Amino acid sequence: MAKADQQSFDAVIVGAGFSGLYMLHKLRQLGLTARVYEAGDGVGGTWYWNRYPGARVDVESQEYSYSFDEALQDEWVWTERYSTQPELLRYINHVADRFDLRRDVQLETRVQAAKYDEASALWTVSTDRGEVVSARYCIMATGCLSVPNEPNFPGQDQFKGPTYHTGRWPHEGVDFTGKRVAVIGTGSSAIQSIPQIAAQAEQIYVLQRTPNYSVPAHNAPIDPAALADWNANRAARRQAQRASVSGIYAADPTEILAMEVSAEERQARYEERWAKGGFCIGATFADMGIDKAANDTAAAFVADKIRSMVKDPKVAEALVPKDYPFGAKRLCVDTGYYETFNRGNVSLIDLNASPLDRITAKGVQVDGEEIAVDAIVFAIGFDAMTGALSRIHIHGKGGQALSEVWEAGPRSYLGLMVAGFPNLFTVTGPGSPSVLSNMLVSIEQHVEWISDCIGHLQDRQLASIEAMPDAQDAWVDHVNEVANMTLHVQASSWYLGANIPGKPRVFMPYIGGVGLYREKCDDVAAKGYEGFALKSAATVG
Ligand code: FAD
Ligand code: N01
Repeated sequence: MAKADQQSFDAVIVGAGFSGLYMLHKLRQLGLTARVYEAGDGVGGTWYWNRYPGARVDVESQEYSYSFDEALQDEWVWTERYSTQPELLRYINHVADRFDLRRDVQLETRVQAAKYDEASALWTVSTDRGEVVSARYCIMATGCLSVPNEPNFPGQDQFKGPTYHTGRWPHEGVDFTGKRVAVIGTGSSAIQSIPQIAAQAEQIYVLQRTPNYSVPAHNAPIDPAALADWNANRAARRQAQRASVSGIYAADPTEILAMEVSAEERQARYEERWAKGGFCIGATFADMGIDKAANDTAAAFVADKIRSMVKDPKVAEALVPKDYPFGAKRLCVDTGYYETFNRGNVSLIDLNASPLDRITAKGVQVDGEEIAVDAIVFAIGFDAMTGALSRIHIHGKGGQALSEVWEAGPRSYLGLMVAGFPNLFTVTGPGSPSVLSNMLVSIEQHVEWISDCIGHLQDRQLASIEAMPDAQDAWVDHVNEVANMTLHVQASSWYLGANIPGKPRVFMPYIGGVGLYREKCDDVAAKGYEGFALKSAATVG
């Protein structure tokens, strides 16, 4: 029960990235009071924390931006095809100022616990500053990739030099001039940063556990003609994003099947998309994600590209992914990644052939041999999708802990709510398209669905909404069924929690596509929030 002197809001929002800020804006439009808590000392989430060299978006800039406000879209002009982290951070700060959001955002404050009181249908939220506030609604905009995977290598504490995690890069930057650097990991963050670090450092050692598929970005200053074309057709393109599978207009999916065309035509189609750059190659054929034979043609195409770009055949072979389908781990989009291995100051260490024994005072010991380095970069990713939620003590009805309810993996209804946790919403939570999509499209859809839902409750003076266990079970079954139809489940990826030792292996995002998913969410709302229990103040408790 909320104490009489306790500060209260209609809603508490946790996180001030793209999700949390838009959520605040939408709740204000409903006339509600809200407080946003953000652990960082600035807004921007991902783009506040990830400041490693080369950090940039890999969905084209105008697509990876808010669509909810026409004037905002008119006034903000991106400078590059794929914006850099500093430009994205400027954009989100502009949004915060433009919509006067900062006055309800409390920075440098970590939410530690959220507890639901059944009698009052209120959440009590407590922070690391000792504040305790109550709210009708608690919205977790905590991010899917906001909790770094903590390095846990034997001997790491003995290392005398500096270490960096790509997900927590120092704000003042790092100068690697004249330094020997080890980079552990070869995911998107590593693939973006390695070419930049290699250009600066004296020597760089890339420690690779699993090679990734990467395709060229062909980044460039924004093409004025392309921008004019986007703006002239913006409304239709935004609509197409929302109705698509990936939320990316430029993905340009086709209905053509890879095995239905000749080998020459297949090659020509892959070449065309390779030349365009970015994610569109992943949508060259409609069956690439479900038919192994079709997928093998894409894998072989990219493998040949790698072999053509990397001069040393042994290094090239080590960089070619061999044991999982193309696109089953998140595709990387790079600027000069493979060519970097032709530099004299870059060494690839294949940890499968030469395991990383330990970190020593002077460097890394690989297969019994010590390699001296001055600095280590951990590009080892995140405790994805559930990491931020599992670090908050969330207790729902009957005092049950979310961490216990999700012990065997996350379960939710539509990735929006969890049975037993009334009035608690997750933005881009597990069970929604989320990280499999252009996140801006998914964020806007979730925030708008949640604010419509809250508006519905407010209009009818209802006290709570809660996912029904049966609806949740059916949704989880559907999420699993669709995932199991794809090749995605054949890779040990972070989508499955495979990167975190001990994490349950559950394919977390919904792979049915953002358009279909939106229809399902809209349909649920149109049917009076089918699968949810809505209660009036008289019946809660
Ligand atoms: P975040 O931006 O992660 O924000 C969540 C915020 O919540 C963080 O600031 C965090 O500090 C805060 N928080 C978490 N827990 C607490 C707590 N307990 N108390 C207080 N605050 C808390 N997506 C794409 O679609 N395209 C891309 O090209 C792309 N590039 C990416 C590049 C990188 C390096 C990374 C890491 C991710 C990328 N993503 C990309 C995914 C990206 O996370 C989303 O696009 C988007 O920025 C997520 O916004 P968000 O607000 O949901 O979460
Ligand atoms: O993290 P990752 P990331 N010993 O998990 C390796 C988004 N993003 O930060 O594959 C040795 O992908 C691990 O190896 P393995 C995007 O959604 C986008 O790079 O687990 N190695 C892997 O190589 C992306 O997918 C952009 O075998 C270890 C690497 O570390 C997501 O964020 C840029 C290890 C981690 O790769 C995460 O990307 C950046 C260990 N103990 C991020 N533990 C854009 O381009 C892990 N690894 C827009």
